[in-house]
Amino acid sequence: MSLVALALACSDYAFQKEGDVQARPALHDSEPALDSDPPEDSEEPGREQIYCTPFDDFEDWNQSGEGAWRVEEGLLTEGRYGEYEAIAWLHDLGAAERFGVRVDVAWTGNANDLSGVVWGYEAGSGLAVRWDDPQGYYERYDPVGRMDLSVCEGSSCTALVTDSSADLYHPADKTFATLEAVVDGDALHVFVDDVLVMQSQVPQLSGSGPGVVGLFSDDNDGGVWFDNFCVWTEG
Ligand SMILES: [Ca+2]
Ligand SMILES: [Ca+2]
Repeated sequence: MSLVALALACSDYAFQKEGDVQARPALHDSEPALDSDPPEDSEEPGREQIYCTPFDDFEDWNQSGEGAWRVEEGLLTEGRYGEYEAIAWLHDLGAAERFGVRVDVAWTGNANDLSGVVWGYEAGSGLAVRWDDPQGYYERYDPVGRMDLSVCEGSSCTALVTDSSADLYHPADKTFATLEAVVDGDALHVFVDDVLVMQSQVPQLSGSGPGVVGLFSDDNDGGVWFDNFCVWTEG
C-alpha cells in the first residue's frame, strides 16, 4: 500500500514525571468518558514512562506529506478522502532493550485502512505496527482486521510479519481501544486492550528503539482518533 500518513511524536518531551508514580493516572487524565481503564501492564515494576501526551495540542510534532492531522477537544485525529501520504517525526527518546509504544485509538465513518504506532524513525525510515481494516469495510480479513509489523521507508511500507488470526473488529463509533507494541530484544508482542493479538521474533527489532516515536495513519477516510500516546522503557 502506497498511501501513508505518519506522524511522529517529538517535541518537548512533555514528560509527565513530576508526580512519579502518582503521575501515571495522567495517562487517562483528559476525557474520562472516552478513555479506557488504565492497563494493568503499565503498573508493572521496572517500567518507566518516558513520554506521554494527552494531545492537548499537536504543536511540537513534526509531519510531512499530506495527512490531515489536527487536535479536536483533546484528541488527535487524522483523516481525509483520497490518496495522501504524510510523515512526521520528533527527537529521540533513546534506546532500551525493552520498551512499549501505546496509544488509544478510535474511528469514525467508514473506509478506514491503517492506523498504528511507529518507533525507531530515522532518516525517513522506521518500524510500524499497524492495524488494518478495523471495521471490515474492505472485507480483507476473516475474522475482521489484521495486525502487521512493517518497515516504512517514506510513504512505502513493507510488512515483515502479519497476523490476521485475531478478531480485530472495532466499531467506528469513536470508542477507544488501546493498541500497544512491546519490543523485548528481537521479540514483539502486540496487544489490543491488553489482549495479545500478535507475537513474533524478528531480527530487525533488536536495538530498534524506542528512538523517534510516532503514529501512523493511512487512508482513514472516515477518520482515526488518537489519545494518550505513551512510551515506556525498561532496562
Ligand atoms: Ca486527550
Ligand atoms: Ca480508505
